[in-house]
Amino acid sequence: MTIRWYPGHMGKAQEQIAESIRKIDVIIEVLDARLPASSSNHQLEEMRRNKPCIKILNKNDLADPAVTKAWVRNFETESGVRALPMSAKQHSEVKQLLKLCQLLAPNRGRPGFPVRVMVFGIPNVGKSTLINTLAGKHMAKVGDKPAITTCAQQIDLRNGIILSDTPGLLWPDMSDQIAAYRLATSGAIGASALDYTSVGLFAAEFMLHRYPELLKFRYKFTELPDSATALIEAIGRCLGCLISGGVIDHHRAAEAFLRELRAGKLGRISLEEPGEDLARQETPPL
Ligand SMILES: Nc1nc2c(ncn2[C@@H]2O[C@H](COP(=O)(O)OP(=O)(O)O)[C@@H](O)[C@H]2O)c(=O)[nH]1
Ligand SMILES: [Mg+2]
Repeated sequence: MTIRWYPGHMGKAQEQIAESIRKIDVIIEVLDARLPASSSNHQLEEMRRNKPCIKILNKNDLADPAVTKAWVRNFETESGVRALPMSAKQHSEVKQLLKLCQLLAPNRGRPGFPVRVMVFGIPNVGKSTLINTLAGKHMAKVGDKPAITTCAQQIDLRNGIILSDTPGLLWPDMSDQIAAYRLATSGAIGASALDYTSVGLFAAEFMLHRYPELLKFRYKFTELPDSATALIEAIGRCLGCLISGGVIDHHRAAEAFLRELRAGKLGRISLEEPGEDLARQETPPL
């Protein structure tokens, strides 16, 4: 199945984002730590030019710590980029973020010249949660809307930093189907765009290959099922997803498996590692 997802308002948002970038000093791009490449937006990269950028690897509480470390190293080779793993709900991690903002804009942060920052990211990565945590109260609406810069309010974070209360909504690059399936697995793309059964099979295949021990532990398997379909069936049996007569309901089983995976019930997992894209690229024509 091909996953397609492109809300109509996204094109207009691009212009607004370019406009927003001109008015700020530091870009905060929120990524999902479990899939930092697939949850990023390549156009932001082009639009940012030389503007300093902090890549937040959010939902780090759900991601594989060793893989997150590799991503931080990978991002910090880019000029003007710093990477910071965090869980947006944790107030304790915010201080470090503020320090980085000051560090990346050394010419600002004094009276009359605040460091102007804005949060960007695709839906569901935790932009509103981060803004709320930074602001210290419930300012940003949880939900998605494009950046409407004219309506944006500035929140004074003190420390010489001001933050736009409206996040810049970006869109994921869905032309890469593996990225689309990873996004669907993580829950980042809307329910209407996905078919639980095929996303569940994708996730099952990935987990069998990458985290077999976590599967064994969670579902008390003595032996691992030998295919993605067999895994979904075994999980369906384990979680009681049955149609009458003891037949497994594959759709419900896939949905239940994805729900568990997204909630971190199997443990901390990362869906991609740096450098994988290179391995996937086609050989250039001679
Ligand atoms: N586990 C976990 N969940 C998070 C974290 N940050 C945000 N979330 C959850 O992710 C979902 C989307 O968050 P939201 O802030 O609305 O994302 P936005 O669409 O980017 O504004 C919500 O259910 C949040 O509670 C985090 O660091 N860890
Ligand atoms: Mg939001």
